[in-house]
Amino acid sequence: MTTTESVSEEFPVRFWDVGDLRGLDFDPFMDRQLREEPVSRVKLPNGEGHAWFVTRYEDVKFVTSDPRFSRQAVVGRPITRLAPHFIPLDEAVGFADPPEHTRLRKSVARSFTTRSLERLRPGAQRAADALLDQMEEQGPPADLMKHLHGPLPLAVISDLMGVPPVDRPQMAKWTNVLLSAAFTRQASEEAKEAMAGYFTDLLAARLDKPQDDLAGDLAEATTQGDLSTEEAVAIALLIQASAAHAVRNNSANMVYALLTHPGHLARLRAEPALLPQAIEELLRYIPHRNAVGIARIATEDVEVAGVLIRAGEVVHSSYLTANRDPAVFDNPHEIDFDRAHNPHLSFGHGPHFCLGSMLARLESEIILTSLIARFPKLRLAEPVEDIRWQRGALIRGPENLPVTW
Ligand code: FLV
Ligand code: FLV
Repeated sequence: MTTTESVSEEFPVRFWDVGDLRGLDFDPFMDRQLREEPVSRVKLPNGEGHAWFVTRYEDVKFVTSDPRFSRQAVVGRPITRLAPHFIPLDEAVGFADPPEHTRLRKSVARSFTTRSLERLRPGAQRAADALLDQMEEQGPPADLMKHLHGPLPLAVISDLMGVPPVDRPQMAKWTNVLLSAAFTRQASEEAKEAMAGYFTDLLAARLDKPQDDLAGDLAEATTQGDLSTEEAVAIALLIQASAAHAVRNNSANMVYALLTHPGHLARLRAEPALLPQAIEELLRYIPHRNAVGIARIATEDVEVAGVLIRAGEVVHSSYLTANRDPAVFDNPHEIDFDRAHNPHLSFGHGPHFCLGSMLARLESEIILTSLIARFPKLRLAEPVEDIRWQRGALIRGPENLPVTW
């Protein structure tokens, strides 16, 4: 495998024709690659050229934590990818390598510790209670996307960031266009620019009048010389968009999984103490996204599972396939609340490990406990085939989640 010819023969470039999947169906291409060709070469619908695709648990951990695979090297390159555009601004933490990555992340890390987040719990619970009061008042059937999964994560991150209620519907619109492959490159980049403009203004307002929120912390970091304004804006944008969007979809997928696995839901009702463990298993099981997100580029020749990846080559890896690796998880395609050992990679691995993992868990806990406590007979209000799933999504989730009780 040292010559170009042998690489081409041994690793033909597979076109990954990412289609819309239904429900929580696992992408058949990902399943096949994990089982039959754990390191392969792929071409995605957008960008140029091809990339390596790494699927197994240990190999994914290696690629996402070894400093010879760089995110910074991706910036400005037309890498093969799912979306027509790049989601983060060039200065974002998602594109940074240590040590700059460490500096960028430090400016917001304090707000996302378990201890800081516990202070948000009472307010988040009150917001969930108020939303469910409205849903009950309106009566069944009701769309949980509209009543709960949409507004709650948006409210929680907006409160933390300091985005006032009047601006939240606009945030949701921009985020939907930014975090999707269904719009044109131009439309998505316009949404990103508009959002960047919004956060530039918000941070400037905090410099005039300091406030105790994430926008205030980021503004303060620019005056201390810890961050440039562009870096602070890029961090704010990534947190606001990703938090609201990821939790909206992932928490809806959790509820969908429970409503379509009534035995599991009944068990959670009977054993509420099981909830944290059940959430970890749902996080492992739910295929959070379509295809793959931001790639890395090898800065030196590196072997991955015996395959030589050359300096300059592009590497995609999948946390979804890692979560289904039978070497780590028995019966990986089954939801099993009794898994004793569940080291899933749903929040990523290495330096880019999700900043918001504890916030996402907190919100999912509030959503599931509230629904279980208030609606003993909660069930889908329409046949499962009639639920609409987002098209051209990066992060997968239902468009509507009609329930009755
Ligand atoms: O923030 C990112 C992200 C969030 C997410 O919920 C799913 C993802 O696949 C990603 C991602 O690929 C890159 C991110 O920066
Ligand atoms: O899904 C993606 C994504 C999600 C996100 O919340 C933040 C991101 O930076 C990304 C991304 O860069 C690529 C994705 O496919």
